Amino acid sequence: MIKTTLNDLAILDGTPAFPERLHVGRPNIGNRETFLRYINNILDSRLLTNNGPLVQELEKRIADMVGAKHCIAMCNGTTALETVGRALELKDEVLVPSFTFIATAHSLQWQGITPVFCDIDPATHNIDTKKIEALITPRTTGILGVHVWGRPCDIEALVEIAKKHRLKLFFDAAHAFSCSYKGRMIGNFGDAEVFSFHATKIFNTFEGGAVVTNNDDLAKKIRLMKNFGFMGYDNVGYIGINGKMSEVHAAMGLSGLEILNDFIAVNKRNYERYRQELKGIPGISMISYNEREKCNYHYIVLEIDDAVTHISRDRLLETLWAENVLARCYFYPGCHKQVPYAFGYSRAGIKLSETERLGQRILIFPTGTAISTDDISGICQIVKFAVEHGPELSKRLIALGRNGI
Ligand code: T4K
Repeated sequence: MIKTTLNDLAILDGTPAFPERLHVGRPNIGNRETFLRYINNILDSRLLTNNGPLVQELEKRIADMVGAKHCIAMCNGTTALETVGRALELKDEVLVPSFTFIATAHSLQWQGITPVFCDIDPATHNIDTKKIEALITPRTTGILGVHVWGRPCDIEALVEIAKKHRLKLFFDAAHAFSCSYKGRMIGNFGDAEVFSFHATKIFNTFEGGAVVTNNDDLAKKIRLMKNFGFMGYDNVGYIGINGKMSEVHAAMGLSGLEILNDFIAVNKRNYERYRQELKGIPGISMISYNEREKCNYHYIVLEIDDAVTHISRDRLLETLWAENVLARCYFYPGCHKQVPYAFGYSRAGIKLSETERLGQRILIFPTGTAISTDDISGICQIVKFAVEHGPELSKRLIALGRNGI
């Protein structure tokens, strides 16, 4: 498995370091016995969905864990974001970072709200609060912050800006389940925060998500809206959607919540192993998490400075894929560069230099309960070897016409 010559690399016809593919986003699986017991109960009870007892139990446990008044479980994070936007009566323009998963932008555009993309702070990868006010116009109705990689954005600054300009403020906390900001759990900030419980997240319900808020009226409205706006039998009070979570999804959530701390411990162990193994490789830096806060350590994020590594991010990526290490380039090239927002969109063609620069440098590595620390050492050995031989490897890949995945 150890690479000693360039020809050992799978991309140059060596044997892949790993016989099976190592994925970013391999799901964490909760307590199997608990899950199967729940499934049997669901089948026996014939209560499959529509605010069943397991959904209610999951909501209660999450609200307690976060210390927020309301948790509303939903079918996925994207629908939850859309529903919050509706419930807050947002329209016209909402400010949002471009360096995020496309769902953040789509959740607005899908409702005819223009996402106005703001650049990021390269130190945090989160929305740059110093660049927001220049983008506010009379049409701006809100700000949607994203806690990228589970590292909270500068919430205090955002609250101040929102207050000053009378804007709604909510957060895409898809990555930030079980994380804190200044000692308070994510889920308590802005008008509302939205978690994703997608299979690839630290904690999953197969598909799923939740809105968490301390605003009683908003919670009530979202609860109605996620169920077609029904206020009782045959009585519809709002335009609503089917955003409900089913009992099977809630069962997965409850069985995962039981061992969430184990998932986090494994992620932390993996994070520390990556840090240790990657230390001192020139041109490679890894983001860190604030140990004074609660973190879920769910993303292993590297920045590749190819002026130093002499191998481009894309060629390094292709080298890793050949070894069955399926690293990813989240969130390249930035939402504003994706087709729907790069063409035929009112603000098409904007330049966001930090977002674009980071998008070219970023690589996300596998973590979670599906990989071992030995796997991580093996992955890091490939990175180290590729960088040590950067100029020569690049030359050979260029000769082969390889430019990346
Ligand atoms: N906001 C942010 C900031 C987000 O990151 C997301 C979701 C959302 C909002 C929206 O929340 P949801 O509506 O999804 O609840 C993946 C996830 O599909 C997506 O949920 C997630 N962000 C995003 C960061 O990553 P892709 O396009 O990379 O998915 P995919 O199919 O390539 O899966 C990633 C890897 O995970 C694969 O290599 C294989 C592995 N995998 C995946 C699934 C689904 C498994 O091993 N098993 C599985 O069941 O978006």
